[in-house]
Amino acid sequence: MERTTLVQHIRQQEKANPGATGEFTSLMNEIMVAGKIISLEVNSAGIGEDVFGLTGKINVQGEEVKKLDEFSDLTFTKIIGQSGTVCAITSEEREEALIIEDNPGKYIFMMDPLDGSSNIDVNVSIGTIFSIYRKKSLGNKVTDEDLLQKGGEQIAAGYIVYGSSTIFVYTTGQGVHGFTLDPALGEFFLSHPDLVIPEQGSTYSTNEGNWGNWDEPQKDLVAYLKEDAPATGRPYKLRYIGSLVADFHRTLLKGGLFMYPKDTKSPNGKLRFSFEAAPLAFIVEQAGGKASTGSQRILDITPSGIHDRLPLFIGSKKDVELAEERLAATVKKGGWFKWLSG
Ligand code: AHM
Ligand code: MG
Repeated sequence: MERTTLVQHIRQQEKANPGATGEFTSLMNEIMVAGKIISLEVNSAGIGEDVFGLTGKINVQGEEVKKLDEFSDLTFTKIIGQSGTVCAITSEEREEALIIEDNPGKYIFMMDPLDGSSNIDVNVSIGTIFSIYRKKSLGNKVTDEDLLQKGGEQIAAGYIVYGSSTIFVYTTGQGVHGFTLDPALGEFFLSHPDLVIPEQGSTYSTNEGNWGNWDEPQKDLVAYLKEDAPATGRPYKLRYIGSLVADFHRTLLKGGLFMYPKDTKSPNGKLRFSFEAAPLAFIVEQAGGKASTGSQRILDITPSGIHDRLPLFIGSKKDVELAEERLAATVKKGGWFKWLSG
């Protein structure tokens, strides 16, 4: 049986774009290479003395052993930074943008190099999330116009899950496609072509331990999803891994609603616009789903800083719409409406 590799697939997609120079294919190739290196490292975490690579240790080559999240950040930064395809890299692990002065390319690369890294030592799936924009400003300088673009201006986004198998999922705005790493061949093969998220799911996914810190509309929404009402498919099941890539990947395949709302501890929400919400929003919309802050479409947002956080409701179209409707209705009930009618 003939199998399509990730490289072949990316090349075919770029071919469909007249005027393409191959620079994008080259960037995607480098992301794939970095992903393979991290996959190998994640799969061998805990082997030997370097249990989960505590920073400060020296390995047999005499090099300092990095923690896996730091290792992932360095691996991506080095490989992508030297690829000649990007002029700036932003990362969840770095305060400031890294500006590439030496042989810069026309793309901006943004990443959460190892999302869910607090789960490494318990063998839970973790992953890399990335997003690509084109440099917008004229001239050689990288400006805020380039680094703080509207989510809808992404030209590609994807994630790599390091789990029971390593899966690479990406979109360039022509559907969502998933590839599974064949460890024997070291090659990603197309395993999930044209992914479509179910229109409605039967699970919700959130850190319910934050209940006491939620506002009334959020409590009402979750209470509603848990209510026993079989005619409307409720109660929903609860599934929460605590590793966004893994929770998102399940939601994409099976449908449902993932939420990380604002709470009193994180008044703006916990997840970041550039590294988590925007790339996953691009993917979910390409798969037929939705992503919202609860009241606004994520891809319509232009961030004001590279580490901006926001509430996230993402998943099946009907489930996200239900969340938006319920949240708006309770705000009304608890706000001016209650005041008027009470
Ligand atoms: P990280 O990027 O520092 O790993 O944090 C983001 C992670 C997500 O993977 C996950 O969805 C969320 O934080 C879990 O948070 P909590 O432990 O508050 O439920
Ligand atoms: Mg993260």
